[in-house]
Amino acid sequence: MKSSYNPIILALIALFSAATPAAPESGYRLWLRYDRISDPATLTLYRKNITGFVIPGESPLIKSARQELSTGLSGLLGQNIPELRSPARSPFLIAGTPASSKIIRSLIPPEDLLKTGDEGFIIRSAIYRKNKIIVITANTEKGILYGSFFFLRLLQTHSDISALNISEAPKTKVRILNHWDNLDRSVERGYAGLSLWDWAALPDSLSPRYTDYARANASIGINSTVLTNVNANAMVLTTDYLKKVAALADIFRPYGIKVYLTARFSAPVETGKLKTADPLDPEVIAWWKNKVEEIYSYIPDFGGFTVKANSEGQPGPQNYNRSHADGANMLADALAPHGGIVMWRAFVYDNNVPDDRAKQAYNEFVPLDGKFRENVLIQVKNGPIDFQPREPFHPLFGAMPKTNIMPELQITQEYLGASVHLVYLAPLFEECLKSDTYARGKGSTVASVIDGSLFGHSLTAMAGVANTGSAENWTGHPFAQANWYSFGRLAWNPYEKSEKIAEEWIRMTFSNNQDCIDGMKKIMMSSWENTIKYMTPLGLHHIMYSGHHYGPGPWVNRGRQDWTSVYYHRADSSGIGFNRTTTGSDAVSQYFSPVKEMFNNVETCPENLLLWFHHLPWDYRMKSGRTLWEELCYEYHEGVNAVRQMRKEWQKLQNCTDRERFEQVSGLMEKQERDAIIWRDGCLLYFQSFSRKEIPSGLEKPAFNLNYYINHKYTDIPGIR
Ligand code: GCW
Repeated sequence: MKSSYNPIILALIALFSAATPAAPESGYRLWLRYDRISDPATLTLYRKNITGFVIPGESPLIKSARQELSTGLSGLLGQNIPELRSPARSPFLIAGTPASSKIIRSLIPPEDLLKTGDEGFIIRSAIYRKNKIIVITANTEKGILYGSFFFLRLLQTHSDISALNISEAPKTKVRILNHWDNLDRSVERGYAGLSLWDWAALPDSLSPRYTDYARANASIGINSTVLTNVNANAMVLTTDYLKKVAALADIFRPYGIKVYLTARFSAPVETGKLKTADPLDPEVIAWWKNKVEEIYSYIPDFGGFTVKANSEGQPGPQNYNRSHADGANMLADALAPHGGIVMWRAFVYDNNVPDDRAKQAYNEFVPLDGKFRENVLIQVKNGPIDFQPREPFHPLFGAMPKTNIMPELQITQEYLGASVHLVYLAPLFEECLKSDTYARGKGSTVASVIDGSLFGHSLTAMAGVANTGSAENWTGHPFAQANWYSFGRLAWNPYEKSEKIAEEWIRMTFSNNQDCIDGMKKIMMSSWENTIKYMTPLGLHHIMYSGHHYGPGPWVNRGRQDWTSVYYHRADSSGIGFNRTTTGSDAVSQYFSPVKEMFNNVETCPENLLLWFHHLPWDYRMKSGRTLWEELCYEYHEGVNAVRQMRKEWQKLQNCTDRERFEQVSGLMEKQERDAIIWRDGCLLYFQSFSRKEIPSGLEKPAFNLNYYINHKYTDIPGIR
């Protein structure tokens, strides 16, 4: 069709659109936007370097890589970058295994690929027949897929591609999302709409979202997903549901993603009609063996099970006086012939509250070290309580040398402001991964436990509780996408820096303009510490409202003791904090020396974990010279002020994004400020009823009395009723 537009008008439109914010964007495309590169010099350079691409093969994984290279290259370079049947005379890109391409065999010495294993890759500049080319190669087709995404990221982030020599391999084997998704499509602790899995429509109708979900994960190296909630429903193991699961697995497979399910321990009784689920009972053993065989008949590359047992009311082996090892091993034996694994969660604590909750997982699991099968991993939350804004690292890291240990990080912001507060979580993840356990002396970091290097384990993994849902932009808050992204990047390499990840993500998701990057990075990098300040400063924890964990509830004192706030903060007229030192619950002794002594001594305990480990008088002198009470007041105020500052900074970034996302973030920040004030004033008024001290002069005074905060109801927070 002939265009009826005047070329001058078109040129004017182009000119104006360059100076105004970009077209509205829902955020659906995540970090895989592939819009034409905005910087003219970079664009020209890239166009010169890539005139076409070669990717031999027709397997599903190669087809995915081809599709991505095709849309990615043409989109980013703003012109058709054709797939070439034979090598061109001008610079081109070639992606393939040595087995699939003679050119690659001639250019890459086989020993160079040794270190890349079965998921890594090499990206290298080379000369072929006097022609500059770029080679993406790997031992496997999965490596080719990952290499293709990595290369596209280089372009998306405007990296120098003139002399490439990259060799990458993931440091963990199983990089897995845990979806706490129920079969009715509700999502436990989900704040971004309904579950992605439309069980009622499966297996016949397949949303295109499933493919985009797989693409997004593959682009950051996530290779596994647990579809269902750890608070499990046995129904997902029935034949009809397995067919639905198989339909999803078929879509994910071409992106290198394996499907896992949660196994409800009592399934043999609930759906199998057995009288018991005792893991040592021969009929139970046979039931699981058959069930697993059936699963593999539908999903030949099924990954295995994640299990929450004997925790928060879930059934488990202890119901039959068996140990966690008995339970895990029974499932592991059923899966082993098929290559499946069990991820058995260490998030257990007794409802009779016999001991400091922070100590219970360690006490339960350390005696079982060495008793688990080789295809079992123990899945340990980053801290000993439960995804609090800040926790010390979990003492189980390093304490079970003969057992495969994997961390569970929470991407969904259960205790960090749901999908309303802007909190970039990578610094939290990084703090945990960098922590030195001293299990084998200095340098025994959590990361070195997880990547298997400290104790020589080869089955390694990292799990993240997903924050995805049916929201158009997947995660509710546009910046919450960064938490999904950074989880994937850290699972691939637990030694990666959160700041570098933030920069990558900003460049791909918003802008490559340096001022935009700097402005957004500043907001992201300070967001977690700021949130801790207005929620749980100085090591306070678990003082959220019960039921939902969005707002403050330090006054919660009813119900199961270790689900109340007063159990954790222990505020009274003499002071505040949980004494976990050797004179208290002695949780410190679960850490290796000198970590134990560091936490135990009030002088050396980091102030950001002070009240986690110590009960201290209100007039305890802090390093700043202020009393503990004053410091608490200042921290809460600084947190709120930081949100105000962040709002100002965001306003300066208007031209860094499209109007839609700009307005959405602005609106969310307004709510975040409102709710940060509720946190600050609710907590300070409550603690003041014990300290009986004034809020220092110069600090804002609460607008209402304590009752107002106690009775406050949120009506506008996703997923919170
Ligand atoms: O953090 C708590 C949550 C529960 C969750 C549990 C767990 C899935 O409040 O909603 O249940 O942890 O991790 O098992």
